[in-house]
Amino acid sequence: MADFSKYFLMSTDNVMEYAKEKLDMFSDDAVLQAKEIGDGNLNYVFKIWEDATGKSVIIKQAGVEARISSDFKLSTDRNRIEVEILTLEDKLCPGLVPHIYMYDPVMNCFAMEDLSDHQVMRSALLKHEQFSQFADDITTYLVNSLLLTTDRVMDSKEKKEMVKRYINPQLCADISEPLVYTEPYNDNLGRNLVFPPNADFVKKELYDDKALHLEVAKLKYDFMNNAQSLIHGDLHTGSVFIKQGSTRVMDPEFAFYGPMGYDIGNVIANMIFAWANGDATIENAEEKADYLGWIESTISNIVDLFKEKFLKAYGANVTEPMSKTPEYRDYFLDTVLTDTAGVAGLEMNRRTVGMAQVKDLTTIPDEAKRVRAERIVILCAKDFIMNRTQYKTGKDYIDKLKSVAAEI
Ligand code: SR1
Ligand code: MG
Repeated sequence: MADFSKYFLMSTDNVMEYAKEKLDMFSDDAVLQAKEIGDGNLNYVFKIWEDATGKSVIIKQAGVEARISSDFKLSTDRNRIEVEILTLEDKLCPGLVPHIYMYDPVMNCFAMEDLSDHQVMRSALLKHEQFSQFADDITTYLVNSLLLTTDRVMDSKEKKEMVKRYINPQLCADISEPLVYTEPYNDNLGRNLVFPPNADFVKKELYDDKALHLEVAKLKYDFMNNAQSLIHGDLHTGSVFIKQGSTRVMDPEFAFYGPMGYDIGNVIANMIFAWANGDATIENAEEKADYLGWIESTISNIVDLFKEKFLKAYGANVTEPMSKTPEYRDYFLDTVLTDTAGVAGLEMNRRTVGMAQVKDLTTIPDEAKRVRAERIVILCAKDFIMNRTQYKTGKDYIDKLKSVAAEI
């Protein structure tokens, strides 16, 4: 019998025993099965199920170092942050996050609803599947989770307590700050993974471009100091479970009070990776046009629906007296849209050349097509960063994407 009163990393056998002991769901004599299904960079995710009753559950456990590299020693407190954020978002964004059943601060794990009828969105996009509800669902999630946790809506003291509670120093300072805001521009720790045929291109466009470095430095300061909203902090398509008609955002362990454009920009960037994959790998012209057309309208709708819902929610929810004028509201939204474009560019660069890459690019089998896909991504990314004040509508992103793709 395992002793669950002291932390250790569980095996599939341990996790079945744990589920019987700690959850109401299974009887003592239940015959369970378990599989470790995590494919993220940090944690262990187990599915536990009972064939006889069809019941199933997910248990997610945090280890003390990242799976992607033992360079990263991490506090297991990220598990608490994840549970608390999902619980809060279940209220702010009902139906758009998984339900949590229990949290264990000793074993640093939690049990949540099994969403096996959904797929990880990145995997679905790699099969070029389309989800017509995504833009509507993700913009509801973004507006509710981001605007409603600002001090334009929340009481100022309560918001400051939240900033303290979700400070998340390790995941910000040890992971996002170096991986997103530093290494893609200088490879200072020698951890980048540059696709060799693009090595000269990356050196010229990312490592040697001093004007770009200045803009990245400004955006890095904003990430480190703009405690605007309780952001997800890692909102890529691997953090979304999806099926036709249903979208659930998971994995908010990087959450902290940061600029809301960080989340919106991440969503746009990861849809652009899906576009680049479709452009490089779909052979049939009609299928390619259909899939790329869906991604383009989704990106466009994400920006435009976000703005529309934001303006509506702003009018309905803002309590801070000096922020109620339409002129301030428009100014505020404008700064969010600027940050969004900048962060979209940062995410696109770091997933192309940094240590944590995306399968959308790395699985493109043809070398020349991967070279082209990466160059499209990097050149768009640079424009998103350098000219971030110019990206105000969905069309602005799509026009740039199409013009860069036509040039390469
Ligand atoms: C060391 S962790 C690398 C990346 O995986 C996570 O999902 C975050 O995106 C992080 O930057
Ligand atoms: Mg994650």
